[in-house]
Amino acid sequence: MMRKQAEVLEEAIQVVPSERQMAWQDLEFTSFIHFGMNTFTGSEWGTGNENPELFQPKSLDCRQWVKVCKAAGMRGMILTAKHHDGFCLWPSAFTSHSVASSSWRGGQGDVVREAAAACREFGLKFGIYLSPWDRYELTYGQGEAYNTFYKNQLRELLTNYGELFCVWFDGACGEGKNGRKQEYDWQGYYDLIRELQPNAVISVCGPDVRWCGNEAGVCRASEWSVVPSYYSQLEQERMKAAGGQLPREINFTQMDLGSRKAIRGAEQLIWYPAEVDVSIRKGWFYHEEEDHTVKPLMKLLDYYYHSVGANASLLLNVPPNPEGLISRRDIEALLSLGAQLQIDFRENLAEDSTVTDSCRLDDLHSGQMTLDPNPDCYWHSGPFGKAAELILDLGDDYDINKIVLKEHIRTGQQIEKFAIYGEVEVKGKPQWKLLGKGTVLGHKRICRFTELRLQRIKVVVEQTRGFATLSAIEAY
Ligand code: FUL
Repeated sequence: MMRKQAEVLEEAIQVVPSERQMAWQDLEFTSFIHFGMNTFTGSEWGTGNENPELFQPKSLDCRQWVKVCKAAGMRGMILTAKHHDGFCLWPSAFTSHSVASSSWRGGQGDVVREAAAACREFGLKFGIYLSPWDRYELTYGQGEAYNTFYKNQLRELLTNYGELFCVWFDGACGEGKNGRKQEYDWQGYYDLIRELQPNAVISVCGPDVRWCGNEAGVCRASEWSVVPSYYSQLEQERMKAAGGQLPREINFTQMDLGSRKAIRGAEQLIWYPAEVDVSIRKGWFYHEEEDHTVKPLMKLLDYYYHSVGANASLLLNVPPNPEGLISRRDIEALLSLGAQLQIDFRENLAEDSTVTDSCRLDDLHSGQMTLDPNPDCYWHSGPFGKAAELILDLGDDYDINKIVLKEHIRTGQQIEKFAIYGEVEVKGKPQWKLLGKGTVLGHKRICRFTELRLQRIKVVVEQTRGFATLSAIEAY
């Protein structure tokens, strides 16, 4: 039975992120490291028949990877511990298809260990990608046998490499119609992760982080974090098991996942925020002939603003070369990105403002609270009337071209429509000029506009689900 709109909305107001999702949201920008057998064979999807001897990263230096990623502004790193070809970057006890079977470092090498240690040394979070699809493993397609094998590998990674912030489950499988068919024990995988790494988010084919639906480096203009539960892997499997086909409208790539219209018929809603994964070059793995495809600074900035600036996270893939190093062009691009982001967000010009509000829940939640650096100090509108307004007086006038707004997502995602104005003089008279408007704010919305000299800024919340909150207003 379809639930009533009011009932669904009432639920939407109450959906909040878990602590592990909160921690993940704060990372905002992380790196994906595609490295493995494909790096040496020039392919994107290996067959599983590759000779382990081919794996020879002579100058492997995970510290270099991490230093470059950190300089680019990234706060975490996810390594492909095993890609679809089944070759393991750590000496797994459950397969011979791993670094231990290569003469590299006399069979004593362990890339996962070095990457994890480098992340720890430089203060980045570390996560792993373990491809469910395995083209080498003989038990793949044999149900329970493969699930046991996969959980054994998972357990090694979850116990031997310190704290993980993320386990990234890729849904890709190229077996085709007549290929091997493996039923994954998703629930069993999740249980193991929750038991051994309770703080880690489970991404993509997992319950915590949603794939944004493309690999183009941009999320939706309205990227909701509260969506129907049928977008999660388990729920989809349950639905398939119960009645065969999924409804046609359930599609990760469709444009509206979370508006009032999109959630109208939903049985249940979940907090399921989006991640944008995109590569710095053409392929996910390094290929020398693609060196010229390293994206220029402007493109990388676009990725950043269209993900981190639009209520999604950015997972930027940076594939090391066969030497085991990030290449010169990628380094240059990443360093210029890091430098530009530092310039873009050098000083919050709204920091010392005086904020007046048109409404508030109580004095602990006044508009002034949006300037408190504590993320749990925030403005709360109280029962929402027609619209709510906050006016910031910066105390002086400054050249400004960006405004950052953050909802207090610990109390959910509520705002459905907002607008930002700056006070300018027209023919000697002050006037509010529209600087930006939109729908979703969520964890973070960065509005960019042509630079203006401003002293007063007005934020208007025009529509919400129940009430409105803002935990930060920043100007740059
Ligand atoms: C896809 C995979 O098939 C690609 O090789 C890559 O790992 C990408 C991130 O996900 O599904």
